[in-house]
Amino acid sequence: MAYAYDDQNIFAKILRGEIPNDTVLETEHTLAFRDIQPQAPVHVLVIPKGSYVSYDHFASHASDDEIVDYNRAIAQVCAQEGVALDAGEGFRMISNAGANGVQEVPHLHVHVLGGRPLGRMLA
Ligand code: IU
Repeated sequence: MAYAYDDQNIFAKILRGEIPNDTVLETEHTLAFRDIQPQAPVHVLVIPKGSYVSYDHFASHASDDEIVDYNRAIAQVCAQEGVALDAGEGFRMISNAGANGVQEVPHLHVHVLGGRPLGRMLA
């Protein structure tokens, strides 16, 4: 039960349309929306529509279609938000997992942060 999924988590409710969100991109398998407490001018959360707790869970169990869709959606968000390297800016991706990763919401999300110099941070 290492990866038991709680379908009452806030992102599951967002995916079911029970709670509003500020969507920036929706694809077949992925939803991207603005973080309610942005830490940078660009702060978007990218989540798979499937019930995955963390990136390792997702990458181990999701279909190839889901994995490709999710990763392409992250790149699309970077492009749309003007932080992709092709736009000359740069960004940071973070995905917290579990207790040591201090994951607040137990549904996989990649934070895409940018729009200002972010400083050096690995931990
Ligand atoms: P974490 O990686 O699980 O720690 O981050 C969860 C993020 O979800 C955090 O940045 C919150 O501001 C964000 N968030 C949100 O965007 N909408 C919500 O309703 C809730 C949290 I609760």
